[in-house]
Amino acid sequence: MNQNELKKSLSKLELGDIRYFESIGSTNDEALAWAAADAPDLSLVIAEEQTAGRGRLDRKWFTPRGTALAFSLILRPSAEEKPHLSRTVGLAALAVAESLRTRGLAAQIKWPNDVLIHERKVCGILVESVWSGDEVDCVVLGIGVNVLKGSVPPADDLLFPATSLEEELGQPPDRVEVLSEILAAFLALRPRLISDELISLWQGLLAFHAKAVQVETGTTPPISGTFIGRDPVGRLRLLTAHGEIVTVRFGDVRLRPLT
Ligand code: BT5
Repeated sequence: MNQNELKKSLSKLELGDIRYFESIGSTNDEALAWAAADAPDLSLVIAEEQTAGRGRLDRKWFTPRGTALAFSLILRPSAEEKPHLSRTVGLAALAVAESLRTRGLAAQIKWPNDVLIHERKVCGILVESVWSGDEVDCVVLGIGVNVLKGSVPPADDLLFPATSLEEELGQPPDRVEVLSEILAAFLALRPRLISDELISLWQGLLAFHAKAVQVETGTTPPISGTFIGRDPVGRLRLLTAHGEIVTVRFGDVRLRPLT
């Protein structure tokens, strides 16, 4: 990815400033520090390689050089958006899934933060916040997309099967084009953050909907049931074998199909 080509392609989009790195620890760390300083809304940190890419709970996210997209988008939410920030992970997942679907890929969202193609993970999202007192000042949306085959980690390092866009498309897509499409989809969807329409769009793309799943929260024993979608604030809903509806909050939740 060439920095000039990148900035030229993205200049059509209404973004804030852009910081590009050949190699970085984690784009989210850079974005959090920049957000806590003076980053304008919709500023972007992007890197060719991450040496300490993070998932949730400090799990590792692999970003080998030149094969993937690893970027963090900084949002300075408006007063109107602030009550709805729990939906930002859904907004980001929807933007990625919708943009991949326009390429003819059957992308779906695995609640809460993954995008899958044919039940294999192609994208992971890590949302982190900068607080000012007890208010969220900025949100950092960290997005990792496996573009080329070389971005997919060895199966032994994975909690869930993974794939890449190259594998799914049968040819290698241009990374800058994929990035611009995701960002354009995000900008188009952002006004819906405050609208319940976002929930139905999200619901329409949920993987494993109406299927038997198991959810691990790390604090309680695994819960099994039929995945019946999510509620307006983004919590997952399961219908148990006893006919009871259980809701599960965000956090370190792992959802997987029951085989
Ligand atoms: C995630 O966490 O899926 C969030 C990943 C967010 C990565 C982006 S890249 C830009 C920004 N900067 C960062 O430092 N992070 C963000 P989680 O649901 O906890 O999944 C982590 C798990 O996914 C790992 O434990 C591995 O099993 C698996 N994994 C790691 N790298 C992967 C990859 N490239 N493709 C698919 N799965 C991967």
